[in-house]
Amino acid sequence: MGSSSWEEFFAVHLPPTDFEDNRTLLKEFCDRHDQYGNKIALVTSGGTTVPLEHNTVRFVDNFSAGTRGSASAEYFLEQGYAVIFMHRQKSLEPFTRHFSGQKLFDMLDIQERGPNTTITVKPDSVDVLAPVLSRYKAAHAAGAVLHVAFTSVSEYFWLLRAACECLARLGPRALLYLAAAVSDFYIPKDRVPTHKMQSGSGAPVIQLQLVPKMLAPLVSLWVPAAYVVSFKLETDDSLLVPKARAALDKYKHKMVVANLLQTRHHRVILVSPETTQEIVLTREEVHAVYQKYDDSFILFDLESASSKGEF
Ligand code: 9Z3
Repeated sequence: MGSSSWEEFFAVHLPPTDFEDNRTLLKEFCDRHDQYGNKIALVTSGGTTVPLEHNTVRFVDNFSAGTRGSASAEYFLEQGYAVIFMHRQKSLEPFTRHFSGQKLFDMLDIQERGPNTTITVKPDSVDVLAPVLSRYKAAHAAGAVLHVAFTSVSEYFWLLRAACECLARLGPRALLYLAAAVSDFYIPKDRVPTHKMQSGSGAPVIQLQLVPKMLAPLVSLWVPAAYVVSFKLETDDSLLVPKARAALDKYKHKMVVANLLQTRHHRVILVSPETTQEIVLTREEVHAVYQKYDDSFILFDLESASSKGEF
């Protein structure tokens, strides 16, 4: 099935219920940082869902945990950017990602003395927790980071367009780093049942439609002066660079970061209009980088592109 246009997508899909609140937050954040002449990076992170019912019990999802996006957001903050962290609800977030699952509780001790109960950080965990906690506190005290969350692909697009509307006035001081794994397919609104699908009606036949390519209006209309970095994910190596280059030729943005599902944490290819640069980390480098920043290593090369005047 073909895709509808992006205008049609927004005409048919209503904004999410918390949309106006998020739009106000985005506007305040961008206005404040614009006033100070700051740079803002919009980092998208995590996967989008495709609901199978309006009252959603079931949905199509993808693998992304938000590792790349959450790690990269920390690195952008460290490089002096204010960061809009637009992420899948309940995916990894900057700073707290270091202590997900049981990790945080394993770092704590409890002395139970009734009303005088105290909780302390284990001495050997202070060195691990303190640097992350101080970077978290500093970023939040400076008002340098704004979190906005999406779940479905339609919520993602509404937020993306609203963020772009606010970022447009920053011109080249806006950078978009589109690391979220956005579904290429969805079910048009009029074919999504209201209530939970019943097994008594037999196995459903679900027909997906192509999602309109939002990168086209984003680059040419929404934020024409921004530095836009998109991501290309493949599972077949032979398609990776050709498809990244095709995206760059088509949308005319600044860079595609190409990665394979299987090797995404230690290998990326940075594709710009003039260059193709592969970055592969050795086992030792992966270990060293993971201890400090996890997989945000590609930002070192975005920074070197920046120093060459590319943005
Ligand atoms: C990526 O390629 C990201 O690097 C990953 C990060 C999603 C692989 P994790 O969250 O994974 O760290 O586990 N993001 C973009 C993927 C994408 O959907 N791209 C589309 C495409 O390849 C649209 S540009 O066609």
